Amino acid sequence: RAFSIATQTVKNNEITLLDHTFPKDNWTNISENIISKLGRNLHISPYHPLSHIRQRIVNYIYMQFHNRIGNPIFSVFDNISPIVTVAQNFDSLLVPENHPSRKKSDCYYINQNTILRAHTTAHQSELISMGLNNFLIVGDVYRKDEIDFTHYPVFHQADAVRLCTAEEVFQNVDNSNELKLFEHRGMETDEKQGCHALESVKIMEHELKNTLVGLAQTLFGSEIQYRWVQQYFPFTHPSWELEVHYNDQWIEILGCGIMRQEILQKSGAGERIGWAFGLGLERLAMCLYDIPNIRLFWSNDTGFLNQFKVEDPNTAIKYKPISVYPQCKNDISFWLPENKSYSSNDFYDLVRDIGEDRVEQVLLKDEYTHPETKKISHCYTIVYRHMERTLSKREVNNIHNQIAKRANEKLHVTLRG
Ligand code: FA5
Ligand code: MG
Repeated sequence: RAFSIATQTVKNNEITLLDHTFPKDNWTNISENIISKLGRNLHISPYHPLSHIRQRIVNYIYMQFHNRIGNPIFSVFDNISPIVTVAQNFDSLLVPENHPSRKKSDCYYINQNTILRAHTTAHQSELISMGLNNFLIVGDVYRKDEIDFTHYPVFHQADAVRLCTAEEVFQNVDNSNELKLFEHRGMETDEKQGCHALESVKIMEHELKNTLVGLAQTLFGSEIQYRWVQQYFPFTHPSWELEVHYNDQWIEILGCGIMRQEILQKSGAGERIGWAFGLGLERLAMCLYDIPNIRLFWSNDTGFLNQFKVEDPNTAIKYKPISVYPQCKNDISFWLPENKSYSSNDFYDLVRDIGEDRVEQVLLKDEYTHPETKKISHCYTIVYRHMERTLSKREVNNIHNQIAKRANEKLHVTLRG
């Protein structure tokens, strides 16, 4: 499978990322390792665990919010470039000029004005300006952060925004014509922004929290324990974090809140009230699949990836640790016997018999029928890996040759060059 890896060209004072060239300056602090991750798009790679999680979140939101005839009302954006302006990432979200999250030591700057987004929230005001009222953004985000089992400088987020008119907010309330979204000269309190009427905030808060608890229950099961924690974000008020109890710990899975009205006003949606949330896909995937280390998401190792090769993203999967020792792959091709039955399972059994636990996997890579003789040939990739030590090339070749010899004798196959 081919990944579209970002190509980098550094010309004196320019840097090319994802086919765009940017001038460098003394803010440029993007490293080789980060550049190599651009364009991997794990969240939309078929069968990747992060892609399964994305699909489950999208399905849930589609189910929860639909119009009269059942069509989803949310638009989903999962392929927006992670290269954004500093204005998108911070200014549009009212992050103050001197806020610590803007520091060079916290973000990857391409130059003074351009940054790898630090959250998918970076796109919200632009999408509102385009006229959207209900949308999800899923993508890769970049932060300089600590190094441990749960932190990695690239991770993935899903952000949602929902904007409602007064009619929508109060649709289930009798005598709703007396209720208002806004209040003139109101005071900001812990419960609401100055401009908002408490009744509209409470209804939006209720819908937001119900939606997110419902999502947590859909992913983790209806018995999941959760709690809401007060939080601060420059772009929402009030704001909360949702924590779920998993493996004897409280894990923060998302931040959310009632959107700052100033953001809606500046984006041309001032007559509505909105809620928003942002969650981390890795956190969810690590809990759901028992993935012990965040680095594993970047693995190209088939021992990892094949454990998630299921069509239905709702399939319950528990990750089984793969060995830390390197894989060694070797192909074998042969013609099947013409006058005897043959089944791949017989071959697998034979491989297991000879290779024992030194074989991690056997994949039927190719099946071919000769156009004239109608003979059928199979090609298998055998993945060798020991759980406790590194296998030598010689040892692998030795096993591989034995397998070939025995297949010829026992299964009557004819080896191909
Ligand atoms: C934000 O990024 C806000 N933009 C979320 C938001 C959106 C709030 C909209 C309100 C409205 P925070 O930095 O807490 O917030 O990150 C959100 C989630 O991303 C966290 O709850 C966590 O699940 C995940 N996350 C954050 N940092 C990391 C990291 N280094 N590694 C993996 N996941 C992370
Ligand atoms: Mg947080």
